Amino acid sequence: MNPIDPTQPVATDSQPAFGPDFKAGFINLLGKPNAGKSSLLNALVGEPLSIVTPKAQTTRSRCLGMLQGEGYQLILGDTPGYLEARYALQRMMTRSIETALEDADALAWVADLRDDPESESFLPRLLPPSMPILLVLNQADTLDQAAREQQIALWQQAFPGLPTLTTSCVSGEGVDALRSWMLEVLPVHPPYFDPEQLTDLTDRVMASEWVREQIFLKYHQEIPYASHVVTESFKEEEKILRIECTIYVERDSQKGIVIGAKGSALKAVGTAARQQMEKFWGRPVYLGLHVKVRNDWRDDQRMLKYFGYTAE
Ligand SMILES: Nc1nc2c(ncn2[C@@H]2O[C@H](COP(=O)(O)OP(=O)(O)OP(=O)(O)O)[C@@H](O)[C@H]2O)c(=O)[nH]1
Ligand SMILES: [Mg+2]
Repeated sequence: MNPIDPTQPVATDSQPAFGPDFKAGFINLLGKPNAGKSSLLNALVGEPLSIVTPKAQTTRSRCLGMLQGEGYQLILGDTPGYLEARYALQRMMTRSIETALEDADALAWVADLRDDPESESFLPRLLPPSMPILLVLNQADTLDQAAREQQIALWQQAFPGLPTLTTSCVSGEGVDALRSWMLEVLPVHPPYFDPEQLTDLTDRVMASEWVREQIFLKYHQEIPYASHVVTESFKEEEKILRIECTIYVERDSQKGIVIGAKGSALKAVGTAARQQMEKFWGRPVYLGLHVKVRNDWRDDQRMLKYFGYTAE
């Protein structure tokens, strides 16, 4: 039996383990592809939960990261970058952003400080009027002081009255201030999740996402966008985690590229993804990778459903 800590409240049916001032809520990060939403979520939570790559449209579905502390539970929602949908997968991604606009307690609108604010002028019309919103100008480390001040002024002129914060996932600038703003606007509410929970992603999904991250990092042109990864099996054995993943692509020619000469390209993906898994789970991992072709899966509703892409 676990010893009971007399300083901690004990949950019973009549007395929950949180006080009347407990704060809990959902804060979604939204913005254009590559703004740095997933990087910010990871910086806030302190774990590599949502995959990050230099390629646009890395994040495909929503992912929650929880920040739990004394008296609060902050549930961060990462979203796909908004875009003009050209195929069914992108339409699913767009719908999941629309949902993210509606079902949050507050929004962090993430933009690349270097961007022209005009390119986002449509967004304020979509933002729910009564929701706390913070404009997060990320990637501040990429500009020198003069350029940075000029850009901040442009954004503030374009969206007057909107609270603004500059951040950098490289230097860590503004991340604490972002967390503080989020905790400030969090409503009083009982916790939604278990106090130990870090994410809504299952181990299987995390494994397949880390493989997909390597595909985005190591291949170019259409391959990352034509790839989906499924974890076929995830077994916790005595000494190792034994994981088998299948990479789905759309064409035989893509399969050849993913595998590479004598399997070298696939091996590099597997090694890097396995290292990430071993670091996160703190134990040795065997990772088996397989490649299959499903023609045009990105426009195939049945395949999308099978792969778990839903608009929620
Ligand atoms: N220099 C710099 N690079 C950053 C910063 N934040 C993110 N990046 C880089 O920008 C790229 C995109 O970051 P992501 O976090 O994947 O961006 P995202 O908004 O989640 O992108 P999508 O999932 O495609 O919508 C990656 O190469 C990151 O390493 C930052 O503050 N400074
Ligand atoms: Mg992302």
